[in-house]
Amino acid sequence: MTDQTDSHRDAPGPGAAPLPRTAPPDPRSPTGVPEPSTQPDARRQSGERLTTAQGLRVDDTDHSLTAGPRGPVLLEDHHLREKITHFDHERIPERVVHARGAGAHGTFRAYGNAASVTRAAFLAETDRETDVFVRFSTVLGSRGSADTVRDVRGFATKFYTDEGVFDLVGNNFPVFFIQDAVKFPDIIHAGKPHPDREIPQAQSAHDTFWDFISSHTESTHMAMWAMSDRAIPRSYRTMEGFGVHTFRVEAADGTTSLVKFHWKPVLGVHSQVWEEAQITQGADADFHRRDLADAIDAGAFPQWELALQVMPDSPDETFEGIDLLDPTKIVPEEICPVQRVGIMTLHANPTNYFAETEQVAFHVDHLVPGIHVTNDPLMQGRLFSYLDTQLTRLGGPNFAQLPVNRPHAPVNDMLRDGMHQTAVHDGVVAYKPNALDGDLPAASPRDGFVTVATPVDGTKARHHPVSFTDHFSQARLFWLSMSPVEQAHIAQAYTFELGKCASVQVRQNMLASLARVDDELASRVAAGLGLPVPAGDVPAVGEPSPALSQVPQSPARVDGRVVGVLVADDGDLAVVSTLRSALAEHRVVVRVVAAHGGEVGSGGVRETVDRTILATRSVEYDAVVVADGTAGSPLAADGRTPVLLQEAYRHGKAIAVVGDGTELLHAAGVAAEAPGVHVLPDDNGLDVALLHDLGMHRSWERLMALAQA
Ligand code: HDE
Repeated sequence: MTDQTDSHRDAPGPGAAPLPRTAPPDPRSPTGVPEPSTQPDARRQSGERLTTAQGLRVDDTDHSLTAGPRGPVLLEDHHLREKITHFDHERIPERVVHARGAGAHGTFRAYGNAASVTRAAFLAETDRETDVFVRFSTVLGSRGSADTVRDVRGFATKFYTDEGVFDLVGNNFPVFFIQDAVKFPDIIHAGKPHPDREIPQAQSAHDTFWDFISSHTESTHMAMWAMSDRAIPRSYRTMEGFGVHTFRVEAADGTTSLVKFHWKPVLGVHSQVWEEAQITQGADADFHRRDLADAIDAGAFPQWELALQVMPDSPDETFEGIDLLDPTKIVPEEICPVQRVGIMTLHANPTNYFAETEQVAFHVDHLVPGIHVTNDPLMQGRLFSYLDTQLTRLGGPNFAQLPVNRPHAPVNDMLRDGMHQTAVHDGVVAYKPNALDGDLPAASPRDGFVTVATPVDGTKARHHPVSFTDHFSQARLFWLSMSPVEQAHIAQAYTFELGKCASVQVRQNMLASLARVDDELASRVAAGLGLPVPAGDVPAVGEPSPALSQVPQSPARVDGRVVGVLVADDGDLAVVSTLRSALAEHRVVVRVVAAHGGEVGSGGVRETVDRTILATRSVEYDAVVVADGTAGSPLAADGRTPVLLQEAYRHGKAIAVVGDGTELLHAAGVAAEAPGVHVLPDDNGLDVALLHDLGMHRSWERLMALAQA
């Protein structure tokens, strides 16, 4: 037998082209100062030669050291042992909540108008730009779970300000399930999979979740949001964000106000419908992650305006009868306007998921001068939790030295040593006061973080504040503020979720809660479950808040939306290029769907196929076009084609058929005269119709008709 030990040296040698990389973030040292880089790309770790962790050049990384060509592997193989040992320890504990996420780098630019309420320089100075890193997430699922589950989304932003890091660790709902942090382990235990079989994954549709919600009526309002379309966003780019808690801000002259933070997406608020979200979980579990990265790569940079609701810092911390320390309450935009104070643009994808998105460590207590916490008991508990959780997740107290967590302000903390210390601190003085170093570093009593002096007085007890006892009025306000089609979706969502509960007792308990929100809601869900409608007194509420509905009044921007064009080899392919050029300025993506891969067309007009009908599903498209010439084609004969059209129809998406494309419409049983269905003789006006429908996001009229059917 031939000894082939030396015959497979096929790894690329020095000089091989480096992989394309996105722009690196500003490199900082563990103490926050800019680091001179010795390489053209500071994050390019591969270099020219493969080495061990000790810097020793490796001769061969594909073959273990063996005694003879087919002999036993030797313990002496230091490279094998190092490589495998490191691999064995590659995973760190996933986040106990919000494990599944996606992140991006960007910039925040202040409009300057917030100067009247806060001295935080990154908000107060006109046109001041601050680097940010944002991580979006789901709450319940584990790290590998699907993106489009029904859940609240995390929306956490790290601002690397010149005054230190400020983290706004929010969600895409403005309220929370509980009023007191002490219940957080309970709600999360109830929402996570059942401990016996560890199912269901990333779902709230099970007994323990609804047992908790029906037993803690303070959750009723947030549960309404979770059953609404807000819990199944179309994209991270089309979600609102909320700081949830009330914060206290302080202006340069010392005056204080109470504020709520909002993120307003420039693309408007859009969601999937539930069946679509479910199909997407299987068809593309990375749907939101991919959408975010693709949009950034394509230059369709997602943007949100940061906005503030500003309320007086009154002694009772109450506004128009709403207890501002109760995190289950909103302040309707109609009674306190949302003022836009800056804009965030996400323009760079992470280079390495683990280094950035996994290792980023947010903390509600990362504050800067001018922004302060309040006594909201949910917020107070979070002040403890986020620091504590990083110790386990990131292995010690030096996680702020990880590149993504490093402040862009100089760090001089006198914290020393500890696991994973990467700074080499010089000097011998790490204490205050001192004589050896002139008592430096000095404290900053004027321009440092000075806690706003607020009075504290009270009896030490586990209190039940009376102002926290109204659990139904805002749930009802939310319901009454929804359009009929959104109400229909909410009723269906409750029916779906409770229908998955095995316990009749849990279903009845939840119906009893719903009866205290709205009779019609309770009776629709009860009818769906086949249970009697319980009686319940509904609270009196003020005017509905139209700002809570997400049905647009006029077409919104459509950046990054996807139009699928179904074509046949001998059909009209010009429609593809016509649409591409008409929609390019709106950053709409046009994808060609055909019966086979490769190219379609003949002669001069040819198009590359983006998806075969076998490998695609309706959920990948916001609108579907059937080109002329598809009748009688292999695409028409494929059973998946009518399913794609039927799903697009059921999900309220724009459908346009050109020429004999009508045959596919008929084959799918889709009514040509239905709202949002366009039957056109040629492609004249096709782009205008699509832009309108994409901007309205769905045919709401069609969805309403389907909900009533
Ligand atoms: Fe969190 N939460 N949370 N949370 N939360 C975490 O911190 C916690 C709450 C939120 O992308 C954990 O680093 C408690 C409200 C987001 O890395 C943990 C309570 C809001 C993220 C934790 C709450 C949030 C987290 C897990 C009740 C919206 C993901 C990993 C008092 C305003 C951040 C981690 C990221 C993550 C605790 C309630 C938002 C365990 C105790 C309310 C967006 O510390």
